Amino acid sequence: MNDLDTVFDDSWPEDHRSGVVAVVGRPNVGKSTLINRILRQKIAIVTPKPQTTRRQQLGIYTEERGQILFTDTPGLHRPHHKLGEYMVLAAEEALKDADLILWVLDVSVEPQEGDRHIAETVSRLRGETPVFLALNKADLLDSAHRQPHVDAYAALIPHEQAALVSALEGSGVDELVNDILQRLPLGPRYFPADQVSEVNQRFVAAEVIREKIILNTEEEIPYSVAVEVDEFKERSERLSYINAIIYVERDTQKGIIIGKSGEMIKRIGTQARAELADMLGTQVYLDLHVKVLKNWRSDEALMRRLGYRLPKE
Ligand SMILES: Nc1nc2c(ncn2[C@@H]2O[C@H](COP(=O)(O)OP(=O)(O)OP(=O)(O)O)[C@@H](O)[C@H]2O)c(=O)[nH]1
Ligand SMILES: [Mg+2]
Repeated sequence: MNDLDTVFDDSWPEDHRSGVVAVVGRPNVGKSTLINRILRQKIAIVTPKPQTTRRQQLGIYTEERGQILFTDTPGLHRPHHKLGEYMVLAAEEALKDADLILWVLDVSVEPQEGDRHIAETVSRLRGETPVFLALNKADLLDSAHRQPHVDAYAALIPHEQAALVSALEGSGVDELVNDILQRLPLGPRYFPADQVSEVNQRFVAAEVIREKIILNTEEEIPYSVAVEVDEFKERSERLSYINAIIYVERDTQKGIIIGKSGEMIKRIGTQARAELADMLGTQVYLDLHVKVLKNWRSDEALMRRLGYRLPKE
């Protein structure tokens, strides 16, 4: 089969729909879990701690009838430093660019102050864009709270659709995707059918390492860490070499990441290596280093170095 054949094979029907869906909400409500579930693949890291996702990240869902470009976003919150400002801006930008806004909420608890704050943000930025509510973590909802919580969330903002879902268990998700697709405009397939994201392997590797750090550390550490993959080489068909630097804000944090006799960094390395080997289908040689970049989350120049660029600089 030559290239031309491939192009013709990738055709779509006349009533094909497509568009961008901004997935927004408070930190930790399950935005990334939902996108991973829809794509049946882990494209975004997930942890039990808030503020895991730090940038916009595209997840591409393709089927015969349409293509949905999901934009995963950092949780909307009140920022306390420049990194937080960057994260909130990234989420707000996604809202402005969307054909549909999917607001993910944690229906297992009552609406929070943070949700009311997001209602204001979404109302300010949505224009004419339709809003769907994904009432997530329905698996944790007992029958007594079901209707009161659903009603309370539905009252937050005018919306076209509210769906009870469980990103973790999958209930309600296929129906939600179907409803989203029906609401998108007619349009082409923007990406090849087999492409699910647009990030490169370096970014994926850095995120997997960051996920293992978040999972193994407490308090300020998860939030103070940035990971940069310095070198990524396929040494052979069976071996990838990855050299990564873990940045922290203070010397004490460096000590914690390394741990007693290097125990902690070893554990992080072992967990990251196993997952990367699985993803890449090769053995992975992982070289981790820890460096201090004093208060990088409050320093725009250092943030830029790490790839977090606030606009208009
Ligand atoms: N029980 C239950 N837990 C869920 C569900 N969806 C997500 N979670 C859990 O909630 C936590 C947060 O999930 P994430 O997907 O990282 O949440 P997020 O909204 O992307 O968070 P940020 O990136 O920090 O804004 C993880 O521990 C998930 O396993 C769900 O439907 N049910
Ligand atoms: Mg996330």
